Amino acid sequence: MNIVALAGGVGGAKLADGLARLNPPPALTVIVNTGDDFNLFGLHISPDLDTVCYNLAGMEQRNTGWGRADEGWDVYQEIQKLGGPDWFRLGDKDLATHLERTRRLGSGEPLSKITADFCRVWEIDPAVLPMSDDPVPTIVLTDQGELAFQDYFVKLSCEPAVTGFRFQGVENSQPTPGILQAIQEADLIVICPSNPWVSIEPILAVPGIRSALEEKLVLAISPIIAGEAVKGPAAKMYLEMGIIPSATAVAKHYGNLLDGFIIDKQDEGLMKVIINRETHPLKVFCADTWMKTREDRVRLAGEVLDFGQQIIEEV
Ligand code: FO1
Repeated sequence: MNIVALAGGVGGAKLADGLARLNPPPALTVIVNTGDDFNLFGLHISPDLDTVCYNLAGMEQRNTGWGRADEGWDVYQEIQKLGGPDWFRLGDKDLATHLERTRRLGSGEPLSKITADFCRVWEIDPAVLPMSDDPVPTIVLTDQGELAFQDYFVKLSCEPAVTGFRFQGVENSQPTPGILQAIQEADLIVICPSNPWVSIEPILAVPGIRSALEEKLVLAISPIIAGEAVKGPAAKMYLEMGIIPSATAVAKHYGNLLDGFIIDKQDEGLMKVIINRETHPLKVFCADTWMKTREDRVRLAGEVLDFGQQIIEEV
């Protein structure tokens, strides 16, 4: 099967990794949010892209899901001694990625080309495509004013109350070369269990991507289980935007884009409500969606593909 997955941070990276580890693996393209990208010490940091790549390469830090395993912190500790910015923890190995990426961007190479070359070195089989080679930074609108994404997310620990989001420059951005073709050729689109507001929406906002997806079979996995986000501020964002966080809210969020939706077993009671929504009918599948181990990732990925296959056969 030919799959295109849309992914943001840790949840998306885990499912993408599960899909890539299936036996036999599907032909897989992962489109990754770059709205979280920012600059620190003059370095271009692409947290979601790196999280997806490190997970696909099996070299992610297991306890956080982001950053590198067996990481050294010499540079970080020296920066702390000098009184430099230490709110965003960059490990020594991770810094090599940012240094080399920044050097190549500075000489005019596009982010997608650099990412493809890094993936070859890290022996990553799936195609990993940043959503755009153009910068589209996410701006979080909050009760403390407009905040750059990482200032909101890491520096302020997601504490400000959110009133909206802006994807700066998105109207003039273009999808990375290869994205629209990958979508056209896909049998199934998988929206990973990433934050709908700040991981998936930026991808959908890049001109041409949403309309290309509307032509395809799309299924999503809810990142909200029993009213809580598995990781990160998704549930808090729903509440602050005046919506009760639930798998139902996520299904509503994606609206007519979805043909299938996977919710956690804990939310089995919501199944009927989601199936019978007012918009076009939705097929719903219940699974254990909490990916604690590598085996969980592969098991869930297998269930996603089986469910996808079922939807393909019914259409
Ligand atoms: N998240 C944190 O909460 N604190 C950090 O210090 C931090 C450092 C970091 C370094 C590299 C990287 O690729 C990701 C990092 N993240 C950190 C995660 C990241 O900022 C967010 O999880 C994503 O942007 C949201 O998807």
